[in-house]
Amino acid sequence: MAKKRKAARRKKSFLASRTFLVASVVVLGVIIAAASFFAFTGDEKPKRPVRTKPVVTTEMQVDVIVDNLDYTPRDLTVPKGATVTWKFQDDLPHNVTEDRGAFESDTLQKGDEWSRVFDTPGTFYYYCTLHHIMLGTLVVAE
Ligand SMILES: [Cu+2]
Repeated sequence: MAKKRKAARRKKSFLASRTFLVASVVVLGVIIAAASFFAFTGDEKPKRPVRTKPVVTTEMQVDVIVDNLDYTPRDLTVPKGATVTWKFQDDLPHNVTEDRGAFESDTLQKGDEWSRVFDTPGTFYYYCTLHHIMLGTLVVAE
C-alpha cells in the first residue's frame, strides 16, 4: 500500500517536472521573441506605410493636408523647384520631419502652414516626431 502511494508520488513529480520544462521553454521563447522584437524596432526609423493613393503632379505649388493623424497625400511627387505647403488642420499639434534631417518644421497647430521649396531631386521620407504613425513620402522629380 505504502509502496503504491510512493510510486504515485514519483509519477506526479515526474509530471510536474515535465510541465516545468515545457513552461520554461515557452517562457524562454517569449523572452527571445520580445528581445528580437525590441532589437529590431529599437532605433529604426518609422516604417513606411503601404503606398496609398500616390499623387504625381506637375504643379509648382502643392498642398499637403495634415489632419486626422495623417498627411494627404501621403505619397507625393512634385517637379524640381516646386513649393510644397503643409496645411495643419488637426486638433493635435504635428510637424514635418525628414528622416535624415533634410528638413524639419516646427511643431505646428491647427490653422498653421509650413512651406518649403524643393530644389534638390530625390526621395524624402518624413514623419511626425510626436506621432510616429504619421509617415509621408515626397519625391522631387528631375
Ligand atoms: Cu503629429
